[in-house]
Amino acid sequence: MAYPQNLTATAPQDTRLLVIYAGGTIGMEMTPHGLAPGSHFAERLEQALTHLAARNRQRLPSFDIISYSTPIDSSAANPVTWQQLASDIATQYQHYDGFVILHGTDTLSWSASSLAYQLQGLACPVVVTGAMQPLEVANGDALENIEGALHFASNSGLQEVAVYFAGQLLRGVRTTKQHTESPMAFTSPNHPLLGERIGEEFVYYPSHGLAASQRGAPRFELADYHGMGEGKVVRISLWPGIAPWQLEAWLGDSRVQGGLLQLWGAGNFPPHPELLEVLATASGEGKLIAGISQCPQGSVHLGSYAAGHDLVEAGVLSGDGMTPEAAYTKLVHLLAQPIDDTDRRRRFLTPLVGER
Ligand code: ASN
Repeated sequence: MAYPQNLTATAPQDTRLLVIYAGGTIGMEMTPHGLAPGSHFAERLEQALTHLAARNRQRLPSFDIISYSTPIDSSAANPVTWQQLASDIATQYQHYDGFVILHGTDTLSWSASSLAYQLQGLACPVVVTGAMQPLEVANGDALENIEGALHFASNSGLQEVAVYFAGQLLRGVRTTKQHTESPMAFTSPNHPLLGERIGEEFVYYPSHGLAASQRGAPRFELADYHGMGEGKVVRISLWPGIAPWQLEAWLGDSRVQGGLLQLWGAGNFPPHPELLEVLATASGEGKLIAGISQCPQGSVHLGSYAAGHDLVEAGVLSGDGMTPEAAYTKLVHLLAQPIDDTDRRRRFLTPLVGER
């Protein structure tokens, strides 16, 4: 991590934020091989901010900025990247009133979800944003996303990990990327907006934020995720005709400790005893298996159809309406904790940070 570099904001305010540039298109520059993370992000941001209307510039909160020495395209992120981000926020936690993470959009919702579990009880805002176009593109989305993220990161009412994108503030652990090109790249399918930009105002909706019991008393869980980067948790989306040997190839491997199953509709599974047998065996070996839907909206209700009833008996945990990102990063997080299988299963079924 580089040393924080002070960017003087034009508005004198008491609030002090830390911006961390981790990578992504927002800070990319064109190379002979296509867009790649660029350098001197702090200077480039300072220059870009001069393009904001003077009034908007003056309203920005003050912030320091650090850039990772090797910013990445977020397709290269893994659980250790999530751990690094959480640990950097935890290290700086006492020195700042809020944090903005500038991140690539491709796996932004994965990092945001993971941060939520690692930074439980957060008493200040952590706002993750990025852009579909680099900072220097005229009329691109980068500047507005940074402006909005800074405003929400200075709102002390917000006490959770959130994603700001295209005028909308979303709960981080409820967010998923929905578009490859549009600036409206993120959605929060099963949770209302935490806030939004209305004209020049950045309006936070406290009633949609985390309940008091889930915030305000930092109880960070900064486990070592190194082992989790080696493929210990797999993600399997069903397809018509999936064969028991295929499921077994994933879940039977001794290196695998957890699996996220993406089921049909409200939580249905092929009526194939050998497939169920693979699940039951994996659960019996202490592997943490959870099921969510392939549908982007709504929830699973394991057992409401006969076609899904046997999943519960095979030890599969319901992920309700969690996003794949929220369910997968929760499995990683729980498997990295020094707790027993019963506790892990109980905690998976308990809402920890408003993820379900
Ligand atoms: N490939 C980029 C990334 O995720 C996409 C972006 O940031 N818009 O780093």
